[in-house]
Amino acid sequence: MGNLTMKYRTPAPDSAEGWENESLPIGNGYLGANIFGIVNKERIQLTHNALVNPHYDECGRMFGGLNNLAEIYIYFPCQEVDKYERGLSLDEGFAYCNYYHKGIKFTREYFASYPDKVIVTHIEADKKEPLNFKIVAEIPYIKEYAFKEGDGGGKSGSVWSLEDTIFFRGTLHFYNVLFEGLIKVITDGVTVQCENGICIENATQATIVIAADTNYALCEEVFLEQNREKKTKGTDPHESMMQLVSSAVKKGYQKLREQHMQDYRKLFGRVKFSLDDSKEGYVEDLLCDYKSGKSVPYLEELYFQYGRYLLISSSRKGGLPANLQGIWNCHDLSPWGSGYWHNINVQMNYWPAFNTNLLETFEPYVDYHQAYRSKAEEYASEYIKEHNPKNFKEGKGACGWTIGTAGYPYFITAPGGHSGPGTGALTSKLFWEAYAFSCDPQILKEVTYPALLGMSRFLTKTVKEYDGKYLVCPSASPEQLNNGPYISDGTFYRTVGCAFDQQLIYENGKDLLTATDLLGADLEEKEDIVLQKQQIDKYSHVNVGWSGQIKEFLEEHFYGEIGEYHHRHISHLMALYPGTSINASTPAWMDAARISLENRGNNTTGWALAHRLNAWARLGEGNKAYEVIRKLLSEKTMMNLWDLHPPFQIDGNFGATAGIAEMLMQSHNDHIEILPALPDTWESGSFEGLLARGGFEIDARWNGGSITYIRIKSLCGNGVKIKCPGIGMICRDDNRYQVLSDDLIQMDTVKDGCYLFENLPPKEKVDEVEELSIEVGKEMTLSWKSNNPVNVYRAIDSASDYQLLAEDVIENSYKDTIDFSKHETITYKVKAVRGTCESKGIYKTINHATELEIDRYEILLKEKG
Ligand code: FUC
Repeated sequence: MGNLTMKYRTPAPDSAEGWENESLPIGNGYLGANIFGIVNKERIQLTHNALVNPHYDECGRMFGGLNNLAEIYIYFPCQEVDKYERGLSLDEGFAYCNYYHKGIKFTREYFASYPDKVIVTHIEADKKEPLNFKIVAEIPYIKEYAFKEGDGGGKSGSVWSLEDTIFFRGTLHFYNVLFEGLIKVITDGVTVQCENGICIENATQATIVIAADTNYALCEEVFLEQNREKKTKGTDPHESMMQLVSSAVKKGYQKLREQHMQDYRKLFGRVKFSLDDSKEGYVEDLLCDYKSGKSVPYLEELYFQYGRYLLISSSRKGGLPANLQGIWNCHDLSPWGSGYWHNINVQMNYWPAFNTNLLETFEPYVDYHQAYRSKAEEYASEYIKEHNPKNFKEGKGACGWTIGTAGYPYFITAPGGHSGPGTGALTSKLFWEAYAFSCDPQILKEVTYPALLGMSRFLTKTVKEYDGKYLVCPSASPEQLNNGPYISDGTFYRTVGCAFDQQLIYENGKDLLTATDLLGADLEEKEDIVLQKQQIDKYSHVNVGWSGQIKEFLEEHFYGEIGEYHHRHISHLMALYPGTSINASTPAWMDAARISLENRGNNTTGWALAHRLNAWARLGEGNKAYEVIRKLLSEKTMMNLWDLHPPFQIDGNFGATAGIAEMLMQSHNDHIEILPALPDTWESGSFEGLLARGGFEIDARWNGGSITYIRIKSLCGNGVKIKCPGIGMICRDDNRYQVLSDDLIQMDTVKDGCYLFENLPPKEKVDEVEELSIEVGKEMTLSWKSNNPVNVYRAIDSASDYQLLAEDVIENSYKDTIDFSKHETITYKVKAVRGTCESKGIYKTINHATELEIDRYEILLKEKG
């Protein structure tokens, strides 16, 4: 067993709460299982992501409600045991449950093999001792079928056993989903048939092989087919399940185990993350210590790697993508239908696929996309015809493709209502990342480019021109209410050109134009490219408001004036993360984003914290990012380390894993930055194998907050820039590197070449400027406190960058002459200077708000609570 293990002293309770809070998930992308580790009645609950029934929300809208596939119970005679322990090994990808009974050690091991498409349980005793148990299967939630609009659909099925095999087979009637499962016991004992199962007597060991599938096939017809009962286009799974089980039986336990671990380790083993002073322990204790405010680095390592474990287990080529609960559900109708929610959640699932080096796990989403693509093109045409008829073009795909918030294995929706058309670009961003990280020309041509082009074709038709600006109309910032939660009338705020849509249309355009340049060729779709080039500089995607914030709505002045002040979505920061157009070369926008994030606050749901974590990491604020991790682990994490919305949603796990990686390494600027957002508390540690855009694997070590070692492995032979304090200083006399500054170098690489940097000088710190005040008048009088000389900067209105006004100012004040009446806002920034280093600086925004406007805003905020 490796050293990254989630260990527990007690079993998970046999209840829905026990399932959600404490059971341990395994999965192979085809099938998920939750293991309870109960001594006398083990429970293994199975999930298949295509087993979907209808589910209606309070407004009568239909969701797809994922249904529990089967429950397997294993009854053991013993009750009283010693030295009980169960757990999940993240290094090797298996769950276990061990205990002693009358001095004999009993071990149970559980894994989900991707190569063999089966779930395997192995039970043995360490001394020759007869093993007796009974195994049964149940199909939960069988309901008569008499479907009425608004009910959850029916389910029928039966369980029987034959010699050493249990069969379960049935139908979910709404979509006509036929399912079948086989549970085969391989043992040296005697097997006897019993009701719904088999009894095993006098064995010394037993291996249980579980296979299950449905007649669902992911293909275009599923989404285009109108008749719900004809949506399942696959074949009866009976034959293939028989074959899977018989080939698994031939291999035997040891070989199945070996091949599973080889496959799993190949993915999981690419990345390591360790913090000094990390001490193993039981999760119960680790979480309890964490909640009491102690530093528990091991828990943070586990949590980071658990996100990678969950992604490998729930998203593999051949299966459906990971849904809102991954591939795990014990309910009749799962929360939120276990959907693919596209206004943030499903994209968040795939963020760690890129920077934590698990690109293969994104493939199921690509396949899902290809399958829904034709339907998405129909929706795009209908959308443009309805909302922007002037831009409508006849023909299949002529208006591109689009997707709304909800998606399921059986249908997708069109945008509208509470989330604007930018939702589609949030999705196509993933396709850009798939290329940016892999640099695979085939992905660029066959996957990335068509997705970006189709999205651009759609989005460029969702805009209208207003005074030279191209604004999305109608537009909505996901799920923002008409007036905030306290005086809301329950409707959503819909408008023109909100930041969510504008930023995402910009991101899509930027990525498409880069992809077009890379492909170079005389592209057939010239017309679309020309249109995007005409529009892209006029999206007005980032606007700074009176509070110095990034405006969520163009018509907003102060932060939070419209909508919910502490809303969970941070849709106006799409350009910061997962977008990249708020970046190191737009420092004034970074500062505005900081104001928005501060105001939005951290009192929110699990996934929303994970998004904030990524955003703080992008702002280079390690301590702020760490605050979010503390909150996530203390308040929004269950005993099995699953993320809580509440209820359980896996997006927060995935988003947080991506966010931790983003704290350690970033590559969205034109360089790779090592430890861009290291919190003070992670004083010393190391990571290996994080993936950077351009195709580089990065390792680094640090000590006392300073980087001591960097290794870059070039996977594709691209040139690269590396940013890290002092890297330029140690590379000065080496002609392999071009030194751009003390902290930035550029180099060429060869494919598979490794580049090492050691003995880096410690990071210099400059005391921060304090107490910046600005007196507004004919001249602007700035004053501050600083132990060092300062540089004074100014950004006017929504400018992305600052202008340098004065250098090395030694007085504690500065006067700026500017006609403020010509501007909406000015942001001043003052940074302390020592040698070639500048402090981060402090900044303030001034505006023209009248006393009346200020009073109105304050009253409004009080009303909103
Ligand atoms: C989005 C979020 C909700 C929830 C749902 C599944 O609509 O706004 O908080 O996570 O998806």
